[in-house]
Formats: sequence, structure tokens, C-alpha cells
Amino acid sequence: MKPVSTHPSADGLWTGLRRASAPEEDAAIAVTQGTIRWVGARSALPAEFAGLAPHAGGGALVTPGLVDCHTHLVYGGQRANEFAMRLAGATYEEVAKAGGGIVSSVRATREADEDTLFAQASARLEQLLADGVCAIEIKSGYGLSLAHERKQLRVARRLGEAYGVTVRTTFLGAHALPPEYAGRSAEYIDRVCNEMLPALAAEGLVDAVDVFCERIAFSLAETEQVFKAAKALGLPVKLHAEQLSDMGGAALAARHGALSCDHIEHLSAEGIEAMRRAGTVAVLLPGAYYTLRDTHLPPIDALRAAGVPMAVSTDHNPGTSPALSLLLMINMACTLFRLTVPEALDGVTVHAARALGLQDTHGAIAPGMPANFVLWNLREPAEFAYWFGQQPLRTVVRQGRIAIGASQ
Ligand code: DI6
Ligand code: FE
Repeated sequence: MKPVSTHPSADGLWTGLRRASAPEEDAAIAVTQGTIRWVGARSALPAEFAGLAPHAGGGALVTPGLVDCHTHLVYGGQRANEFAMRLAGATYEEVAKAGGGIVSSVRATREADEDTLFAQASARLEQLLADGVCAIEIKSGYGLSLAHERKQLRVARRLGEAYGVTVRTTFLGAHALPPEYAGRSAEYIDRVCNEMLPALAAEGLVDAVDVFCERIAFSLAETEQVFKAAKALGLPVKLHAEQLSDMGGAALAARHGALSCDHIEHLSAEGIEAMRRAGTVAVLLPGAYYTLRDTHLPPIDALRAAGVPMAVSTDHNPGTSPALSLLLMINMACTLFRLTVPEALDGVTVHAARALGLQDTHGAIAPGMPANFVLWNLREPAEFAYWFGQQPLRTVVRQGRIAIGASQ
């Protein structure tokens, strides 16, 4: 890893670009002090920017820096063995009930020290960054005790500083019942609400709060208890909702003003309406759908008709989505979920930023925003979804610096 301080400044006038949202136009972007000052057709460039140091885009397509808005990037070990069990016929729920699943990653995460977790997560983060990711959400939820959740969240913060990438941390203490609390779910949730969350929030380690609301995880009432604790601390909430069954979680989350409801394969019409009213983002996770060989599609047409913004993310985690490419998720969102290419691109930029409350600083190329944008060696926007396994990335401007690629 090169230290961020060695990344060249992106200040200057970027020309020879074609915005993925308007590919016919010869576009330019003016950047000073790491901030976008102007974007538009080259022919309309204001004179004040004409003298800036040039960066030649070479006809590349340009998009906002990608935002991966749902990941569980920091954990110990991996679970390829369970993948093999599932290949042999076991279901995700059966694996979980047999002592595997989330709890096996909890064991490995507890055993790993902070530096080990950092090194393992760094390697994964580098893969995501190589796809043009400029902001990422990282959840806890594999520690399930104050000390081990803290360790995960501290690693997430360190990753942001070391790589010069925006990291939003989400506390997911209510991800699974830790083995020492077997049969005592209520007690564990009390602990999450009264001890873990307040302590971690006071340490500045929590940007949002999430719950896994599901038959094999936590109930609607337990979810609401956690949401109330978050609200008392002024923290926004989001929810793993209706992944395996319709629990009514999305409607509850929307009532609490949730930033996003994620997975939502079994989302009901009532849930969609509640999300629409609250402005909650629907986060689609095709990597988990694919890995689990799910067949129950999220209600894409109804979400689209209701105008609920749809984001797309990797859900990177060791159990159900070992995906390390957001570009591949664009492909899957289009092939599996039938998003259009512009929808999928909005899903990994503007709507993903909103799912993290980052809409003022990420997910768009607009004056006043920090310079986060990506140049791609592609001719037309449909290629974002068409290729898979190809790496078309040319240059990444992240936090006002040229983080990947040459500047000319
Ligand atoms: N939903 C998921 O897809 C992951 N967590 C969750 O709440 C799965 C996490 C795992 O299996 O380790
Ligand atoms: Fe998840």
C-alpha cells in the first residue's frame, strides 16, 4: 500500500471526458483544493478555469466514485467449508443451526487481534478500491461483545485513515445471539442497548445502527428496542429486512426514519409504501441472492413504480456474499434483478451515498463536492453491466487525490 500522502493532487482541469450520464458530450471537470468547482460541456467552460493545470481524460467515460453501502468487511477467518456444505445440499438456516454461520465467524473474529483483522481486511479493501470505490460502509457484528465489537469498529476507522477512503461505520451488535447468551435473547439485547451501543457511540465509533431482523436472528420487538436506543443517541438506523421472510421489518424501520432497508427479497407492498413515505433507500444485494441460490426476487417493479431509490452493494461477508467487486454487482443487478444500466449505476453512486447519509459529499460529480470520480476505459455505459471479470478502470480520483492510475 502506498501512503496516501504520496498520491498526487487531482487539482486541475480534467478534459476529454464523457459522463456516463451524458456520454455524447465532451465534458470537463475543474478541481481546486481537492474540491470539484465546475463540471459540464467543455465548450461552456468558464474562463476562470481555463488556465488550470491540464489532465487529459483521453475520451474515458467518467462516473462519480463508487459507494459500497453495505459491507461486513472486517472479520476473522473465512467459511469456504460452509459453502461446500451448502453445495452438498444444506440450507443457510441449517448451517446456522448446526453451529456454523455467523457464530463461526464470531469465534474467529474474537480470536484475532486488531492488527490481524486490519491486515486481512486491508487485502479485501484493496480489491474493492480497485473497482473505483471511494466510500464504503463497514459493519460490526462479528464481535458481539463490547470489546470485540470495538475492535472491529476501530479496524474500520483505521482502514479509512490508511487508505484515504471514506468509511461509515455501522454498529450491528444485534447480528446474531452470541453463544454465551443462548436462550437469553432479551438479556443480550438489553446489553446491546444499554451498554455496548452507548459506550461505542461515546468513543465516536458508530455512524449508524443496524439489526438483523429475521427468524434466525432478532424479532421485530427486539429490533424496535435497538432503534429506540439509537434514537436516544441521535444515531440513524438501517435494517437487514425481509431477506428470508416477511417480518414487517421494513415498515418498522421506515417509521423510525431509516436510511435504508437492505436485502428485502420478501418486502411487502406495505413495506414499500412505508419506505416511499419515509424516503428510505432500498439496498439490493445480488451477491447474497446469488450465493444463496435464492429464487425469490425482490419486488423491483413495485419499488420502481413507487419511486423508492434503489442502491446496489456487495454485502461483502464471509457467509453469504464473499464478493469483492462492486462492478460484478452491477452486472448481477442487471442480469438477476433486471435493473437497467442507468439504474444500476445510480445504485452504486447517488442512491448508495444516500443510504449512508453521504448525499452531500459522495455519489455525484457536482460543484462543492470533494473530488471523487473514476475514469473508465469504456465506450458506452451499457458496458458497465455487459463485461464481467474485466477490469476497465483507468484512473481513480479519491478525496481530491489521484489514488489509482496516471494523471494524464
Ligand atoms: N445478512 C447477511 O447476508 C449477512 N448478515 C446478515 O445479516 C450474513 C452474515 C454471515 O453469514 O456471516
Ligand atoms: Fe449484510
